[in-house]
Amino acid sequence: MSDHPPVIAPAGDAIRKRLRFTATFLLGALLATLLAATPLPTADRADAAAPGPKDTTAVLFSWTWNAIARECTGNLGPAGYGFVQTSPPQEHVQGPEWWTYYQPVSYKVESRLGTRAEFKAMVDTCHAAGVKVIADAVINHMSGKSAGGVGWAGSSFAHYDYPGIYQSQDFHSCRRDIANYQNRTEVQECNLVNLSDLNTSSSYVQGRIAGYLNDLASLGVDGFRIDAVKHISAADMQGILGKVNDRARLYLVQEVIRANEPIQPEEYLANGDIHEFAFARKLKEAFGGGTINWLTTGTGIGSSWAGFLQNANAAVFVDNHDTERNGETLSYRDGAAYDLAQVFTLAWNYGSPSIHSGYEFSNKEAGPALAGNGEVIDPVCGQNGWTCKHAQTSIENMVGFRTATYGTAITNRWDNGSNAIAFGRGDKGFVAINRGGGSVDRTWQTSLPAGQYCNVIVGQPTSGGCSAGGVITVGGDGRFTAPVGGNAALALHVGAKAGGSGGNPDPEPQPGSSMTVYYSTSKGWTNHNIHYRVGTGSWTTAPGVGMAPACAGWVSKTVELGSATSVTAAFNNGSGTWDNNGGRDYALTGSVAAVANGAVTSANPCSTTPTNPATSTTVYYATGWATANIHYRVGTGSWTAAPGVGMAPACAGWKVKTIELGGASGITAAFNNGSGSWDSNGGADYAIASGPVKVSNGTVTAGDPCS
Ligand SMILES: [Ca+2]
Repeated sequence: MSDHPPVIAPAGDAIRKRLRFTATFLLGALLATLLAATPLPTADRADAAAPGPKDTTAVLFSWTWNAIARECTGNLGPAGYGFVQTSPPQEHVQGPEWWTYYQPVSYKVESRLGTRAEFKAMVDTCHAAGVKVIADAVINHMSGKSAGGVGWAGSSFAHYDYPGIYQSQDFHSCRRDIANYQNRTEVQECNLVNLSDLNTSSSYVQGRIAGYLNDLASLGVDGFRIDAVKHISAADMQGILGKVNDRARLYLVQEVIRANEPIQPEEYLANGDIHEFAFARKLKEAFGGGTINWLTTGTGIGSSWAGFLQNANAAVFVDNHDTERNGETLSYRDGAAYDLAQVFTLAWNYGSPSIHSGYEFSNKEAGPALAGNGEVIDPVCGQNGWTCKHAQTSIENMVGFRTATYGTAITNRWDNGSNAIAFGRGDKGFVAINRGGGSVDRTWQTSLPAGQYCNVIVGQPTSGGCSAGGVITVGGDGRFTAPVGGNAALALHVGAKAGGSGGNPDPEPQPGSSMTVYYSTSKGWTNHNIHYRVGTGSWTTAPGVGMAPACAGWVSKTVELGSATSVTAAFNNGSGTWDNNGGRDYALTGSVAAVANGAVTSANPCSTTPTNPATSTTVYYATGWATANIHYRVGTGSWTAAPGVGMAPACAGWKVKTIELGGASGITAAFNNGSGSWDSNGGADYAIASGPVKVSNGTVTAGDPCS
């Protein structure tokens, strides 16, 4: 979106002291939790797996947008996390429980986790820290409140009536709970624990859902974890995703819980990554009381195991927000077993890992700590039960291990026949995991280059050696001798050599704050540049750097402040026209500065409640062209730059493009093949209202030709 600041180099050395905890609770009896569905990230079919080497996602479950922004800068970026996953950001039912966000009431991006403006600012801040953002998207259903009510942002609703969005005809007719998971139709058209099940085969419903996803994409998100995908047919998912703009940019990961049922995860491979729940179940078997050696023997756990997704399609986790409650997997309560399973997942080479990070609970319905007004209190590690597993040294530093070893083969495998294993990742890394009670003290054979390393499970390089765990010397023969204690691990990699020299490729990035500068487009310039300096630093080279569209009437640029607190700036159109505040330049402070007509304010001009994201038109165009573009303007706005924007294949003979209308009633458009052939309706252009709309042989009619 507005800008993609420099990606922070992979970590490998991030440091952080974190509380780990002892499991205090025993898993209680497990009743079906309110949610079968669960979360995580991915999207581009051509590149389905999370792009490496930064393929690890931190799932900051129930974290507020402001706290995620802080964490991106302070921890996730420096540690090398490629993605952060948010909880569902749309308006939801009210209540203190954990699952309120899984009961949508409208698609306003307003929740107890923060406002739309805070969400947008979080995305921008995470991008500046080199972390992409994935939003958990709940699209199978709306609320499960039979009595209806009022949502977080004030929207009134009934069980099957969401004024202005969905009415009764937009829901499946089953209207009772799913009872038989062996019946495909029932699973996909009846209610999941009373959650009103959307008729996702309806073109209107698909357009509404796509409008929501498009709105999140317009705020800069990089992908989605799609909730409850088993309960949406593969054809309906294709219909929805076909209406999503800029699909190739978005990473998608789908929740399809594997079970002995007719609906299988493999049905959804065409859409993106899928969570392989079987992986997490095996980790529980191994680390949760069995032995762990069988995870690495033979071909080892992964693609070759019966019923497992191929590596390129698999997203993996030790637990997620559902399974930590229903006992299907390990959870933070399992102490060392859990932490070692995380180490294994990050060190092994199957799938793209997600690290779940939520809060402690004794009642499985319990939500996070709330303020008196119902907002979630910004999480702080060590307070209110937040586990901060994503920032625990042994886990966070293994994200650096994963980055440093990405793409290497499993080498130098060893195990003791039960609960101690070790393996290398080519000449980049080596890990030993001891789930047994006694210390394993031996000489380990690695393929690492000779040198002095730190055990990143407990420490990282410092100028004089290692912060903890001592210095481990690997000889010219690749061997080293060190004990690995009971329920402990040891991991070395080439990005974490002792003393930080000769192999530590990227020093800890400087965490700092940033300022987002907004500039009004009221001058009518085609291009907007900001020429600036941070604090007393040097100026950018004139004419400065480009600003990107932010919202209607505004462009923006986020500037890293480092340790400074101010920016001095002037603006120009790139062609010699300047606004330098009458020669004085603009003095800007704070995290947001908006400049319009010579005045500076600190309010984010893009934070107003959005136009309804579902006011869009989906244009279907009948053509035999291999490539089709739509050249258009919304209402009386500006035209796209010719030849316009590409349309996506819909069904046979049709191309499609969904266009947001904002407050306008329609668009004016013409079509072309990108090579000079145009259909401009005989020179009159086409007037197209909100959709779906079909354009065929010079006529415009309402409807979806592919439904
Ligand atoms: Ca459904």
